Amino acid sequence: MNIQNYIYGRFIDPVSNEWIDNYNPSVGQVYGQTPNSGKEDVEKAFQAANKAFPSWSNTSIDERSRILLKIAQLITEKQSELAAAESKDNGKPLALATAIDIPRASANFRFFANAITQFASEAHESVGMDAMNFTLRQPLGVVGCISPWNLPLYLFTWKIAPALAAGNCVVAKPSEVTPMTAFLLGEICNRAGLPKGVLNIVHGLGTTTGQAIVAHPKIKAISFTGGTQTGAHIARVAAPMFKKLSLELGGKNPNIIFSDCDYENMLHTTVRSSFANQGQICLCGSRIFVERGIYQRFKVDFVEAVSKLKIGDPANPKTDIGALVSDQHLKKVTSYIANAHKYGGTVLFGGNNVQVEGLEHGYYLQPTIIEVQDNQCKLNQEEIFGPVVTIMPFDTEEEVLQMANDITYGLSATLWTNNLNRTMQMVKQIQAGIVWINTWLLRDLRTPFGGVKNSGVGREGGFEALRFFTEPKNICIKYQTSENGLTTKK
Ligand code: TXE
Repeated sequence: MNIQNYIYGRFIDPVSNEWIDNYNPSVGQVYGQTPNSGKEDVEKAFQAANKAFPSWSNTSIDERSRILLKIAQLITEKQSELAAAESKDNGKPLALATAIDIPRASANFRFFANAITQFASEAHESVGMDAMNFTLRQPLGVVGCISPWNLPLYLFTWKIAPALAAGNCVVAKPSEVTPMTAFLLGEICNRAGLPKGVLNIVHGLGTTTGQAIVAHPKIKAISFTGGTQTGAHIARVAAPMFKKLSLELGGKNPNIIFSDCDYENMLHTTVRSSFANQGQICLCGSRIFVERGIYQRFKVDFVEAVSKLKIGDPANPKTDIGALVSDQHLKKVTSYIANAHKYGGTVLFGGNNVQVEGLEHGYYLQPTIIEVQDNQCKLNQEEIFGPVVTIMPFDTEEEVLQMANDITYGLSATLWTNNLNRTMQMVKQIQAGIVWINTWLLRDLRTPFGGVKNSGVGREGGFEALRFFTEPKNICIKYQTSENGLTTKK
């Protein structure tokens, strides 16, 4: 199936007529073509958005909210079609796309449709100066949203929904690796009555389409999720134009397990936090640190639990681990495993490519557990972004805290303990944007989401996202007070 750009409510081919192959990773075959849009296409999308902006930014909050709720509802109605498309495009289990990705895409629209009705700005009375200040929060204009391949519609809508709710018009680009559900979203927006040009979706490579969005002088802000190197490049291009930037980048998150934890819950959740979505989630706990007292027990139980995971056809409801997203990514991940020994690691489980019957050319890899001796090794310092975790023991809180923080990333961390004092001391010192205690990936969309250090700048979620997509303007009103405090004289 061929994909087209969605500009001013219409589906159109790229001006250059250049196309990219779109792969189905579960079978390793091309199944469609995606536009490789250039500057001209991005300019068309910008013009459409710019034309729509005066009207959309003045559309009542109720009306904007109503349209976004309608989009949410249509996503839910089309859940099975969208989940099937997501699974085919990305290689993730259909069951996961059905339970998580698509419901969350709908929830993103629903959440921001409601959040905008509660969004308010501050007022500051300058007491003693006879002045009153209030803050106007106005939409920025045309903004750019660029998203990655791991949670395609989930992350695409996580950016678009708050941008639209706040009254902006959008030029958006999904990953060229997984463009299908973003393409399907265009039709949904038309059916929901989103006015033409409010959302425009251009497809193509990062270096052509993405670059044209970031470099466009009139696109006021960029909200980006993806790799750290790409984020750094985007920051370099956008900074001289003083664009507002929100960058959600990579992670290499510690999963810290103390012996006083609720063991069964920890074990079950750790299997998920290691390998959900084939380990291709920036929040996965890929560095597992276990207190020495339970290290041997954990090692045996973890290997046993992981060995039971079913790898195979993403369409099979029993599949736990589907295909990796692309051949290129599979090669990157397996090169870490092939060199594990050189990097000081011992593979305890997995490490092999898997031939799935009937799907021999798909990109399947066993979930892999590597024991390491030193947090400084490459396996612990670099984001692998696949079904690969490392484990190592620790003795003291001080030691594990040092190792957790001794990394360039700082996205999330998980802590397993029932000791409240330890929890409170550690959460203050862990360098991360999100810390989960005795759970993982429990998300409340009102909370700030983002990382520190090389994991990015800015926060998404809740009012943080609405603040990002609006410009605060201070209005200061000076007044005069008469002696009796009233304007009418007696
Ligand atoms: O990400 P990219 P990729 C990490 C992970 C992965 C690595 C590369 O480590 O192995 O990033 O994955 C667009 N100007 N994460 O290649 O390249 C690109 O087209 C503007 C972490 O997918 O960063 C896509 O739409 N845009 C992550 C988006 O940026 C550009 C999730 C992300 O692509 C661009 C995914 C440019 N110059 C990967 N170059 C997370 N933290 O969630 C690329 N793009």
